[in-house]
Amino acid sequence: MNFRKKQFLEDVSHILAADYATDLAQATRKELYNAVGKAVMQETYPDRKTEDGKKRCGYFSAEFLMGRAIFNNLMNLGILSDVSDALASVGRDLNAFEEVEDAALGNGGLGRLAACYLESAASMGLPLDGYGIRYRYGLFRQTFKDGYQHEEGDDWLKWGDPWSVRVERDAVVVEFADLKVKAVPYDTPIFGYRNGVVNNLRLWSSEPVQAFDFEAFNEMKGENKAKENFDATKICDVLYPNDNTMVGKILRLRQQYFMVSASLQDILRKQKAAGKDLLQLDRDYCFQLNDTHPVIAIPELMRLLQKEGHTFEEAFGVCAKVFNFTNHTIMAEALEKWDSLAIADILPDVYEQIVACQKRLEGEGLDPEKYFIIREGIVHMANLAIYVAAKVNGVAEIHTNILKRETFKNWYELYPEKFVNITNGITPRRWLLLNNPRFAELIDSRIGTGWHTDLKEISKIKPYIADMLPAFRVIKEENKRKLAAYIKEHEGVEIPENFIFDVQVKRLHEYKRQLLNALSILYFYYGIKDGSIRDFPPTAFIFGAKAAPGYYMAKAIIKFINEVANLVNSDEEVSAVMRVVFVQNYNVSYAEKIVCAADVSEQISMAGMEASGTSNMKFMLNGTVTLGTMDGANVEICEEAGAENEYIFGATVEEVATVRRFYWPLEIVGQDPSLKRALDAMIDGTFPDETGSLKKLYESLTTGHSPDRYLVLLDFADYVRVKEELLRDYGSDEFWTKCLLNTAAAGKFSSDRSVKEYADLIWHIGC
Ligand code: 26W
Repeated sequence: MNFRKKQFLEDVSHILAADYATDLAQATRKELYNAVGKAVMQETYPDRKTEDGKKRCGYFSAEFLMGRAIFNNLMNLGILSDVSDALASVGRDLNAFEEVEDAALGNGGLGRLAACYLESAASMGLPLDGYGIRYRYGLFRQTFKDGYQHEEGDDWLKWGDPWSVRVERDAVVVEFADLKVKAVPYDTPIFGYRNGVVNNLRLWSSEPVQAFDFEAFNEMKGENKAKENFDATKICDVLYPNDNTMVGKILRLRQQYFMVSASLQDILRKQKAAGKDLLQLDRDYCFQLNDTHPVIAIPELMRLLQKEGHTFEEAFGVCAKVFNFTNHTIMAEALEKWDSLAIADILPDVYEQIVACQKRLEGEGLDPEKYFIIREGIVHMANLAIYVAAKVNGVAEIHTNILKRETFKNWYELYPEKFVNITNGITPRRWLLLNNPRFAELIDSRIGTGWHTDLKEISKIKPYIADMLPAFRVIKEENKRKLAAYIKEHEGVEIPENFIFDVQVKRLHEYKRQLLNALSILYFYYGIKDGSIRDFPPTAFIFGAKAAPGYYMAKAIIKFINEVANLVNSDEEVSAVMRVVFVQNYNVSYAEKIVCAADVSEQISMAGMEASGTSNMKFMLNGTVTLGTMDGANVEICEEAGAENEYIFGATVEEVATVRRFYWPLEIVGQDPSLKRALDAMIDGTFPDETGSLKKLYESLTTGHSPDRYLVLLDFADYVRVKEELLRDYGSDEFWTKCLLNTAAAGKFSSDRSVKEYADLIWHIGC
């Protein structure tokens, strides 16, 4: 974008005057933030390329974890330092906007992936638009009290949202059996990286229909009207805070239908207005279904096409061409299943379409035990998606192989050509240029800036690694200093900056095994206390994670880690070489600070469970070695960087499969007194356990029908061995070389590459 400082400051002044009756000198930070955002919106509006007749892809997702928009937008427009200078010239500070809330309209990996894909598509000039829900409250804000997690509503609009525009003219009505709702879109531009491209993120907001559609409103009976107003706004109230567990709440089903129905109605209306044949929708559109959450779009499009006079078979044919489905997890409890009666009750016409799909499937003469959409009164959303969609993909090689071999084995045998792998990626703009500018400059100084838009080029730093080491270390130290100061201020824990920063940040889940990490810390603690571990390399263990509010064990693990942190940090002897901190409210903005400051990236899920992981890629790109299992994208990280440059431990997928059949964890504990000591701390009064949750945690590892489901105790010894090896390697030139070799090998993990693969193999756009 062409920046004219005088014009910009005038724009900002005018907006401040018109909207807030104030000026550049007097405006509050919030007022200034909104005026700056609006000034950018208004200056970039003419640049937006509108419909150019090319086929577009709609990315349908219940989650978009965008984080903070302002710095990324200014960077991609190429005006970050210009705006900073312009504001400074009138005595204002751009960095003050560091307090602006994140747009946390997502839970974790799946939502952040959607955000990276939007940025990458725009940056490569690919026509991809996001469609989702404008939740009034995003993912809860997390605090700790006495070590326990507490949740508060996330009022993400507190600072306003200058980046979105309400598009009243595109509003539609979404109908449920018992309720009609007005859907209003809010459009947010997605700016490509310095290429003038602007794609769109369209988030729908639900409102009462009354003022919008009098007829619809008048059809309703008296007492229904009040209920209607209440229920309509409720649909978009809040993001469901579950990650990897399906909670069969009807409101969630309403959210899913609301967003896809509104999006499809909007798109079909435009196609009709342009005189297009709806049966040729695939010439202009395709849709990516981000996990099962938007899969109800399939029967909805069938319904809408039949309403336009087409047959079921014709509608089915269209859906088979336009829809594609991404699976992000193999956890059985995450695969969405809905009660037939519930769908039939609130969406009878949509349910009819699902039944028609089931009938059609039955007509194919296949084994009904193996192939079904509805069975025993339950609708299996993943099966519906696989039956109809053109392509089905997993998100890392190992994950796609598990889908083919196990999770969707029957379907793979039937439709082998439908299944493809697209390994996840991250945008190198937000995850290196923006969060680690000095490291980015160091790289630029050696190999130029080509890697900004073609991350494969980053391998060109290889010959310069030895000579980059000193500067890299200085930058890392500086990043660590900043993070330590931030943690001191926000968590009240002091971390000496000369400590190793060992980091595990991600959602809290038993399969991710934060507990394994915590147990190893206790093992080190007792070893240092009894003298069996000497010269322990000074290390800070940093955690960040939110637990789903209803996930008992995850919350118990948070309590446990917080108690371990107390024990370690308040012990004079041990705290000289060890600190533990669990940061509160881990989110995208916190991640940006953490990722550039980490020395160790913990990716320690039980093999086979983490579909891909994406934080592993962020750490790698920023020059961090992985301490991890052969799981998800870790496998490909090893392939790219060489396993000798990572720290790998634990049972492989194959080993997990055999061990799990006759696994008796107490046997392992019995043979390992130091493990037993760490474990016993959960129940022997070492820690306050006001609610008994630590005891339950202990029991989950040791007793019951299938103790230690995620093989924490099995992998413990190998984990501790490799972790100690890593911590002892730290600080040598060899170690720092490994770090930079990781950066050099991160090219594959750009979301530019992922999105290009989707575009070529699945969407057939941008050619
Ligand atoms: C229905 C409840 C629910 C909510 C969210 C089920 C499943 C989910 C997501 C699919 C969970 C998720 O975010 N999965 C993560 O997706 C990332 C992006 O592909 C992967 O990198 C992670 O490994 C995977 O856990």
